Amino acid sequence: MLLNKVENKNLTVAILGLGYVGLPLAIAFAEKGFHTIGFDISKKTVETINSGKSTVMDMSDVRIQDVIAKGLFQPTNQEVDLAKADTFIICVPTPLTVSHEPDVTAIRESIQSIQRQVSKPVVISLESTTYPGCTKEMILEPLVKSGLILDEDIFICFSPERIDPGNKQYQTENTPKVLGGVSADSIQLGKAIYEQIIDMVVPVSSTEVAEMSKLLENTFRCINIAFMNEMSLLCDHLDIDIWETLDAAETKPFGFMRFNPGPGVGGHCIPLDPMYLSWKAKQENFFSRFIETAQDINSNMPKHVAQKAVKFLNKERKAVNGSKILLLGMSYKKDINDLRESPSLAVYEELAQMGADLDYCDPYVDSFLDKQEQRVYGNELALTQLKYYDLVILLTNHSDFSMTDIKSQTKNILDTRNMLKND
Ligand code: SAJ
Repeated sequence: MLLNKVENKNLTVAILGLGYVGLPLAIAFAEKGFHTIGFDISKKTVETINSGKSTVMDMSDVRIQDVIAKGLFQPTNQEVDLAKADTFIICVPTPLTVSHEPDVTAIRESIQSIQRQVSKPVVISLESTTYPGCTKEMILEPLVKSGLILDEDIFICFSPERIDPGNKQYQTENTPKVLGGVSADSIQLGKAIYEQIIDMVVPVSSTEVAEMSKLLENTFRCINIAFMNEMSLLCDHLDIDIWETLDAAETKPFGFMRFNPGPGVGGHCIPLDPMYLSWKAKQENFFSRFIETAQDINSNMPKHVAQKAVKFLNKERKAVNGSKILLLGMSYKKDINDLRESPSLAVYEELAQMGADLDYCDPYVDSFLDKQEQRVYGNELALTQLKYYDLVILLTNHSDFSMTDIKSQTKNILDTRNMLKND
């Protein structure tokens, strides 16, 4: 019956969580003609989207306005609106607690909302990155315990998101999507639903395989980035140019995949996802040295950047204390406005503690809150006054920054992203 609804496009899809994953997904379903409910607990987010304004970089206002005008997309923060849905796709944040353990509160609250509203057979798909076993523990078990019957009342999947913020080539529709289910019927239904909007759906035998594949993807990146960060520190000791070394290694046409050192690792995934895997491993008395070591190396990179600034200024017989230092780029990666876990923020705090007189410039970031909860504003004029700074630190390789112009104004540059050579 649900399969017919999919094929006849009279399935109602509810997306829980309208962030960088949920909003594009909701618009994709609505644009394919499915009545889509976009649920978010943030009233402000819902009001903004309802007013036709996008809240994420990779979604345009126009596309939102279009599906709202057609009555195909209904942003809401009223839980009762979920009652109309046959399919629930959960795209809520899965951060870490202060003690670096998984925080799956948002998943739990989403399931409770669905449980309160469900009154007919439904498909539930979890997209939020989480540890292997979570979908069964947090969705299947509680719903079955409440009396719902698998493969009659409920069909349950895990299908990890693979959004790469700012990626112009790969968007929701053309990024292959892994999908695991708790039963064959769940997999069949989940695959049929996602194939309405995604070019390639890759079914796997269980939710655990799907959960693990996502963590493997991102832990792979985290460890390889950490390795390059460690090699950059070694090359500093050996007085060898890591960037030239990488260019040379990259000429190998097989068996090598380039990652780049940087000021640290930011974002909502790479710094966090591996901790979900190492936490689960520890539950099984398995200690992943790779993950712990990689996290240690990556999280200490901002300190190394600050130490390089000390050495640079000391060569000029200057102390960091009282020196005017300009940070170029606060976002965690190029050409986006996202500050989450950004290493630039950690570099700012390290240098502020040493008494530096700090400015920053980032075309995507108007301001941010520092550790003392003080709002720090960008200095856009700084880009034309570089010679007044004792040191300029290149932290985020935004395309807007002109290296030619920067090099023409000052020699006092600490380049953490090889921007000067890549211009
Ligand atoms: N970074 C390096 N060196 C590298 C690559 C990245 O220092 O060689 C840094 C970046 O500057 C950034 C952090 O690591 O601070 C994360 O970079 P990222 O490119 O992984 O960016 P994310 O976290 O926004 O996107 C990733 C996705 N990226 C790619 O696959 C290219 C992917 O891992 C996930 O689809 C996505 O997170 C997610 O949501 O899981």
